[in-house]
Amino acid sequence: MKVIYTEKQRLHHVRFEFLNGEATPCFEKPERADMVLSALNNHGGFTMVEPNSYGDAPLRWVHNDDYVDFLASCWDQWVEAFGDVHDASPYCFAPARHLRNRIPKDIEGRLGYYSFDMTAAITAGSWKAIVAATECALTGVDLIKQGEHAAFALCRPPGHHAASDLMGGYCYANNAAIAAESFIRQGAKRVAVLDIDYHHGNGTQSIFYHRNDVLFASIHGDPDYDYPHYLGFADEEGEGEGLGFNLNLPLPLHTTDWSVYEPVLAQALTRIADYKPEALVISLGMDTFADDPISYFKLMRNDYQNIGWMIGLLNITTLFVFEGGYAVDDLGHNTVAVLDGFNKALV
Ligand code: Q9C
Ligand code: ZN
Repeated sequence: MKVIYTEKQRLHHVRFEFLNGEATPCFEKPERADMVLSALNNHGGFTMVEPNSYGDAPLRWVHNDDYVDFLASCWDQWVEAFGDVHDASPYCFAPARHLRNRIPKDIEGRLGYYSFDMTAAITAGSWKAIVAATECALTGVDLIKQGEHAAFALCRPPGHHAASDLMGGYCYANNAAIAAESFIRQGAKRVAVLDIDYHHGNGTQSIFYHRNDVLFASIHGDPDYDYPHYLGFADEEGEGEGLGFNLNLPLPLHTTDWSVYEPVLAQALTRIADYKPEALVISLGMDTFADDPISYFKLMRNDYQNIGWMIGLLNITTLFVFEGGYAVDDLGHNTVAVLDGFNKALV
């Protein structure tokens, strides 16, 4: 299987995030990708590929122009105002957008307007890394269009929390949504996105909520008790033409082990098989692992082999897009277990 990755993604490295009332080193860090790369190399059978250049036009397929322009210009405007000592981070937000949708001019106002939380700061190299991550996903799509059955886009920063004009949850550009849209723009009638990150893919859901050409299915910790708190409930089924094409499968935080997870994954895969998509995008978050420092599910190494196996049995061309996962010591092995299980289902 081909793995698309570029060192340019290292340029994004947020120093601190706000967790439980204090500033703590950011869990989403470049070492995460290093661990996955070394596990892939040790395992063998994976070929590393550099991404093609696509520029920022594909971001504008699923994100607003003004939001993309903001991402590109944020760091320079921040430095002008406050220097380059600290990461650019919002402190106030725009919940009154529905009353007065006005975008202020100063950087603090703009940061808050385009954020839904305080866990997506911007650093000097963020914009380059954000574009590079989308290019990894887009290259994966094009490899599949050229005949690969599957590919793995090792994206950083992750993307599934990013909505059309909002960043948050370590996410800026929605890599998986851009990949799904690329399949559509290259002729696919139906694409499915299966999000198995521990956190609900609120950004991806919102981008495709009114559409029936992209089915979104997500298995995640119950948002009544965990991040992203305000979206991801079972009664969110899509709207308008999209009604029936959004499937949320929230699970209890502390009691979800393989025996709970497996039948729900089977349910999601059955819905996807019934939909008959021409391509499948997996938002591959590895924070469902028992030892993940910010999550509560209890999946183990072997379970990841089974997840890959069950996805592989669908026999649909599949792009894996890397999302979360913060148990750095096990992250590489668990990720490889998914891809290895997928490959074994094909033979
Ligand atoms: N007490 C991804 O996995 N912090 N983002 C949650 C809950 C934000 C996760 C803290 C978690 C963002 C891509
Ligand atoms: Zn996550």
